[in-house]
Amino acid sequence: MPVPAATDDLTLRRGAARVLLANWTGTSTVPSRALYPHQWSWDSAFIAIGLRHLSVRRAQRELESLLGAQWADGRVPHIVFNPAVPLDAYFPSPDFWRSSRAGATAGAPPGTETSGIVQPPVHALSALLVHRADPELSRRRGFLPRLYKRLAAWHDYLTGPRDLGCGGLAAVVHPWEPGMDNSPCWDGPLQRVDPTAPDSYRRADLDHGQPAERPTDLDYGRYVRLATDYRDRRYADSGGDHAFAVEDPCFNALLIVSEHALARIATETGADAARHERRAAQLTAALVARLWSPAEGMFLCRDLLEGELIAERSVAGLIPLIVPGLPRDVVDALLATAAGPGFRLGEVPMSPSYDFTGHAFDGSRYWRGPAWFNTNWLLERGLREHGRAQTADRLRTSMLTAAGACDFAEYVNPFTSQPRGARGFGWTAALTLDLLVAARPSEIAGCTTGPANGVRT
Ligand code: 9WN
Repeated sequence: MPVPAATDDLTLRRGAARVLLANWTGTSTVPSRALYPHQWSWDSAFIAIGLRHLSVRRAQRELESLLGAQWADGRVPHIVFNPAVPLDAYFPSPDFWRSSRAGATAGAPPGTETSGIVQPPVHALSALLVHRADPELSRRRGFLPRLYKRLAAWHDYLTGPRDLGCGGLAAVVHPWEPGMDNSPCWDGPLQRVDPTAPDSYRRADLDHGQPAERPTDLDYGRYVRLATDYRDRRYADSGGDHAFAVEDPCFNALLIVSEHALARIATETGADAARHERRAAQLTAALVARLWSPAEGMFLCRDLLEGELIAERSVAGLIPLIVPGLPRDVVDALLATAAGPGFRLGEVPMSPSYDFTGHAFDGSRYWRGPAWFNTNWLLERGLREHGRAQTADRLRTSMLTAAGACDFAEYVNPFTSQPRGARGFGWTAALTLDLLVAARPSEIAGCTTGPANGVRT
């Protein structure tokens, strides 16, 4: 089926706004009314980046409600459950995670049910961009002073208890944490995990999604096993009992960019900015030292149990293009890989989530090939960081065309832009608004307080 021509900007803006209004619950935005009827962590951060163009007040609220569910140990949960939504609308539901009881030692809030795992830290970046959309309103409401301590505690958690490899990077302990659930990068590490029997739980996602576009039952069994074990250990990070522990380049790149943003937020609130710039520089050096693969010309994930890089090329390995201060040779190699046969950036409408030429590529199944709007938005930002305005412009145009034609789908086939997954998806609509409205010179570079960090390989 051919994809219809691009809708005009005004129609697109109205359509995106309609999705964000329809998905607004009064305190936050659901990714999708049907498939994901609660608040998700990195979704809310991306959504606030777009929502600021519609209502700065709502964008602030989006981040405040998420951070209001932060645990005392600093973790920001990947889901904040809406108590008004029936338990069987999404699995795993609050009665599975049992955060207020099983997470009590780790400081889960007593009055709000959440999951116990995390997602990529886009929040400080998002908070800074929301602040800049209306600094006067932000200052009047004390937006940044209220958020700063929470954001700093969040990053302390990731760089402290979550530095499981003791190499200066944050590790993820579940495939849902890096946000790219069934990426082929996890296939190897998941071999070690005994799947939970499929008849002991009921997948709610298949009520709304096509099985061919979702993770398999075997993957789900392993996700459930890992989450159960973590919960039963009361969400403790220490002790070395994780069957899955990985350092992911996208997760850490977002942490670095957010750490730079936190430095800016610290300056605005009178806190110590230098601490955050130092940490951003340390994280950048660790990212290059631990995850850069000169042979592949991109960053790879590191399996902490095997102590080795994972030989799978996913878009996560290109996202560090947004990180300021990478060595020149790393940037050049990343740009070449992005434009090469694996990702064809600037050639196909949108870049895939996994290498086109990879053995596990599947253009329809979730994070195993389809193109996602948040990763392409990050690549678009990264291209501008490095003066690739023309390619960035092309990518922006094809993202806008695809978003309008696919009813703001969750993801699309990277060759044809045919919609896959949920429609009316929160961050697709929000990032469309951002692409339409935001000044195109990169705002991410504006998050750093000083010159490039000059990391050397
Ligand atoms: C599990 C909400 C989330 C996104 C993730 C995406 C998907 C959940 C699921 O949906 O994950 O967290 O049930 O598949 O992979 O990136 O945040 O939109």
